Amino acid sequence: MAEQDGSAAPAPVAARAAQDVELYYRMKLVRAFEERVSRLHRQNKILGGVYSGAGQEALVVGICAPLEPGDFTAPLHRDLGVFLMRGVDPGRLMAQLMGKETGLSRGKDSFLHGGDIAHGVFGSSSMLGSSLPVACGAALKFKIKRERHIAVAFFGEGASSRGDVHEAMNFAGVQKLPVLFVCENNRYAYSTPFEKQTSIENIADRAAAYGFRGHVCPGNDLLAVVGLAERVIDSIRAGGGPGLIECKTYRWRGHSEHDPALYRDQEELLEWESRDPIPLFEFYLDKRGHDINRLRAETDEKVNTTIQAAVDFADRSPYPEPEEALEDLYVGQGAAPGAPSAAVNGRRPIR
Ligand SMILES: Cc1ncc(C[n+]2csc(CCOP(=O)(O)OP(=O)(O)O)c2C)c(N)n1
Repeated sequence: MAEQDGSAAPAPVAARAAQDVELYYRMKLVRAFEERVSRLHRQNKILGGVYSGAGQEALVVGICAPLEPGDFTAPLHRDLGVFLMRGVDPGRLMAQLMGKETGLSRGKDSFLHGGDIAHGVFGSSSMLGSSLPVACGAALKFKIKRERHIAVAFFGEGASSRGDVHEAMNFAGVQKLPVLFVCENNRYAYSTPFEKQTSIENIADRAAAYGFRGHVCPGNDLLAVVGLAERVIDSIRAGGGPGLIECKTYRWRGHSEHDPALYRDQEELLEWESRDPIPLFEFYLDKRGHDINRLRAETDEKVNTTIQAAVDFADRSPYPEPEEALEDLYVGQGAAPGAPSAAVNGRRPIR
């Protein structure tokens, strides 16, 4: 059975105070970025779909916090926060969402598929569950080259029913790969509730079938997530083989911006909104002696400044020229074979 892990004890506050403030900033940045993107989408400024992760910030921040440069992350479609946590420039991320030339894939794709390998973020994919085999590939490389890095694959509880997910976990278990699988169990796969998707209570229980440990975690409790993530990641990095963390959380908004999520019970939504990870963490900060009103004001100001700068950068950036459409399709080529010569124009890729 998966280990129930809701009681991760924080380290002494003196040692963690600065980190706590940083985690709080990150969680608020991710929330505000998500909200701004939703607003921009309503203003027709965002290219393609928007899959809000609002309400799920604690798990993204908590899992990514212990990661090191050089570690690899394969996010899912709801994981803008992974990009922000790995150090991707918010301006370039916003430009990616707007389809601008300065975006991660220079105006190709929307959020989906745009990654930033320099920051260890592989682009997400429309194919549910495909993040897991990709992360296994990265983990296998780390193992073969004896690098001390780990790979992390994020996936939804809906994706967990796909064959790719099981094959990847089996492969990781057999090869003892340095990979962490993170299930964002937000209770709905589009309109399908968890109970109609799966016959077991915890996706984490499945880890046992592949020879490694699964952990269940209250995904809206940043302290619990970060405490567990540190422990599991340390073990993976030390050669202990793969791990699976299932974060129980809730998707506040619809599957994407066009989905009013009428299939959900309002009481259920209200209950989960009352478990908002940000006030929960503020409660902890307050108890730890932080002047929470001052910290909130300072953090909000910093977050607003960062986001406004990102939006201004993306707004000012041009759209790519049509001639650039076939550039950057193949590694090291600049342009696709047979592409019009105008596409081979010596422009240097941004990434
Ligand atoms: C292989 C595959 N099947 C179906 C879909 C259509 N689809 C896109 S998102 C989604 C629900 C995903 O739910 P989950 O994996 O729980 O992630 P969440 O969106 O809840 O974060 C579905 C069915 C798809 N993109 N890929």
